[in-house]
Formats: sequence, C-alpha cells, structure tokens
Amino acid sequence: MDRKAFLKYAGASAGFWLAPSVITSCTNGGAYKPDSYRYPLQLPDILDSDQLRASRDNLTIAEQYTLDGLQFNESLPGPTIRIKKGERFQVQFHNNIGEESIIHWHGMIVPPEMDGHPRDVISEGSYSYDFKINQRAGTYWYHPHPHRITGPQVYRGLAGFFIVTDDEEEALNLPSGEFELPLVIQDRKIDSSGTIYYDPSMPERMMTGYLGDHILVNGVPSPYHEVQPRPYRLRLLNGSNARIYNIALRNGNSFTVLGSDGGLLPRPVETTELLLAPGERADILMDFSNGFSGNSAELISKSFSVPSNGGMMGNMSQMMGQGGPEQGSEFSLMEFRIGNKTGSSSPVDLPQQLSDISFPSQEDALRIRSIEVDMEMMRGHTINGRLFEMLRVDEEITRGDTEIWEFINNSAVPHPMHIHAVQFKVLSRTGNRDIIPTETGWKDTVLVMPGERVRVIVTFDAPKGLYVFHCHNLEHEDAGMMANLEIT
Ligand SMILES: [Cu+2]
Repeated sequence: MDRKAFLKYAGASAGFWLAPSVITSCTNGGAYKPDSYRYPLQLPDILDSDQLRASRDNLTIAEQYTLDGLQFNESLPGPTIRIKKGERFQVQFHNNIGEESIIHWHGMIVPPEMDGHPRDVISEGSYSYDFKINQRAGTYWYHPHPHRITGPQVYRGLAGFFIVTDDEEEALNLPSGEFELPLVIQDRKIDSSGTIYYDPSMPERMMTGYLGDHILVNGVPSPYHEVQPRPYRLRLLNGSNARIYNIALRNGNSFTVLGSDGGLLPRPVETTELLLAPGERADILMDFSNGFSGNSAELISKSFSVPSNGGMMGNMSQMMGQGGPEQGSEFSLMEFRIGNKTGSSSPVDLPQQLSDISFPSQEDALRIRSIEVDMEMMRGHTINGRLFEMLRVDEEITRGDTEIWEFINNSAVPHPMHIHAVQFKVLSRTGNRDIIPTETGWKDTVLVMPGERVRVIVTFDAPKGLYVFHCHNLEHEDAGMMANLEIT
C-alpha cells in the first residue's frame, strides 16, 4: 500500500488508533532542497485603491504549476497595504469567490465589527472596513477568517501584508525602498502533474496540520533575489497553514532581529536562528556585505525538534498525516545573489535602544487565566475542553484590565496561539526552550510546543465587544480550536 492510500484508509476507518508496527513502516522524507533557485522573487504591489476584490482564478505559477487560486485584486500574494499611524484606513472588501469569507487584519487593534470575526462572514457582495490606525509601526498582515474554511482560503492565495509606519521607526533610518523586502513564506503540496492541491487527510486535520513539501516565497517557488553587498531589512511573515520555520543562513552567519509581531523590539538582538510559527512575523536586518562565499546567501529553515509529549501519541503525530516532510525538517527557502558594490553601501548605525517600550509588569495583572489546549479523541482540538461556537462567550474581560494568560499545551503537537485585538508580552515558558529574540517585543501570536506552559501578560484596551483567540495552525483553527473573548 502506498502512503497516500494508507493515509486515506487510516483516516476513513481506523482514526488514530493504529498499531505502532504499522506506523513505523512510514519513512520520513529527507530535507527539502530545490535543484536550483530558478525564479526571481516578486514583490507584491502597494494597494493604491480603496477596493479589495477577492476572486477565484486559475493560476499558473512559475510556468509549471497550476493552482485553483483565490486572490485579492488578482495578485498572489495580495497587494501590500502601507499606512502610517494616525491615518484612517478605508477599504471595501468584495467577495466574489463563491463561498463565505471575511477579512481579519492580523495584529491590528480595531473595533470588533472591523476585526473580521467569523460571525461577520459574507457569501457575496461587499463589507466596508473603516478604522483609524492607532498602534505602533510593524509588520501586520491580512487574511480571511471564515469558520472552518480559513485554511483552504489562505492556502489558495488570500493573504497580504499590512505594514504600519510611524515617526519613531522612521527616525531610525532603517534600510528602505529596494532595501526593504517583505517576504511571506508558505509551504505547498504539489502533485506529479504540477497541481498545487489542498486535501488534508484525517490525521493532518486532527494532528499535524497540512504540511507541504515545496516552498513559495511571495508566491514564487524557491526564488532568488539579487542584492547589493549591504544590509537589508527583511520583513518575514510565516503565512503557512501549519509549518514552523527555523530561520537561518546556510553558512551559519548571524543576523539581527529588529522587530516582532507588534513592531520594533526594545533592543536589537543578534542570533543565528529564529523560530517562526504560522502567523508570526520577524523584522530582521541581514548584512550581505561580508561573510558569504560564492556571492550567495541561502536562507534556510534549519531542522529543529518538536518536544514529544505523551509518548506514543507524540510519536504518532510526527509520523502520521505527512505527505510532506515532517514538522522540523530542514528546508531551503530562497537565495540572495550578492552583486558587486554599486555606489556607496550605507552601513546601518543601530542604536542601543530601538524603541521606548514599557511593558505591563506582573504586579499589574489582576488574574491568571489558564488556557489549556489539547487534542481529544473523536472530538478534535479543544481550548479548555471545548470546540468553537460562534456566539458563546468563553472568556469575559473587563476593558482596561491587565491579565496573565497561561497557555498550557497538553497535546502532542505545537500550537501557535493568537489573540485578536491585543498585543502581549511573553513572560515565561517552561520546558527546554527559553524566550526567543522576537519574544522580547510585542507579540500577538506565541508558539506553545507540546508540554510547554507559556505565560503572557496582556492589557485589554481594545473597544468593547466580541473577538476571537485561536490556534494559528489553520487546520486546527478550522477544526474548532478557537474561542470567543468578550471585552465588557
Ligand atoms: Cu494548534
């Protein structure tokens, strides 16, 4: 029996209860490495209208792959929104994809009716967004948020950058223009006929999420980009459904982390690798001026291990549900081809302090809220034992309160937990992993590995109303790993 047939069989009849002897017959694929970086990187256009039209289009990607795609304004990824703090954002979302959808502005703090709560879906026609940009500069993003079908809609192409600028950040004179590159990293499955397809098996839905075997950066398979020997600002977004990347350079060079989900860090942090889970962003400074041989800098996802939790279930989750390489496998992402010096290379003089931030302190917290995430047999991915219900209020919070939320992962798979309407600060994590560089700044999504307890501190200042929090593994979210929070 080949693996695909085996997985279909497993999903249809046996659920997850399979004899270990059967499971160990699955072998893991090796590290994914493209033959070469053949296609130039594309950069999405800046949105220059007040219309976002979602449509269904048959796409050909890199002249060889086909996709039954969904696009904003016939662009893959969608156009980049670029706006300054204090400005008003107005856009009309038109839904022409033939199924329910609604847009969520990930990381943005907006009124509940502007947030893209799944109850606000439209199946046709349009939805008006109108809100003031009232938060820090940062790399945010937008994507659909309909209940149960967010995974396929994002996978098929509906996602774009939402970049906010402000005076504090502009004063730093970070690389800009052609030296500032927004890069959305996504993995995809491609069949032997070249079709990019979305067809999660039962184990993929119930365990790992949908893990692809090919990498797209800004919609281009394993691209290359020609750069000058100087520092660049890379705005990385993990727009994958389920795959976590461990961002690194092939030659082991270090790079500097400048920002996170909610904008600049207090101080720059140098590192050689950086975990980036679905939904998370990292603003990094990469210097191509020295240390690279052959004028090539290869961006990779370095292999990493997922802590096992719960013995056989942990092992099963790693081995089942894969069509692509397992979570933690090494991947090649893209190549930077370093040209000769053209004109003056401008060094970036980073200050000791990037941003003046005061995080809430633990003494300010009025309570600790436990958010237990688990996978229950025959039920699915739960939050505090429950699956998502559209209007049930799961957590009620008084506006202005500061709380500690403790995410407890009792399951065997990683969960990147995202809270709408806030930015929070990670306080602590149990287990073998410490706080990582991006977690020294504001976050809206935090990776909780199997067995970990992660504490975050958060002040609920957003307008009163109903918002969601959920796992950003989109197969988990679609399976019900989402809950409502109401600010009252
Ligand atoms: Cu999850």
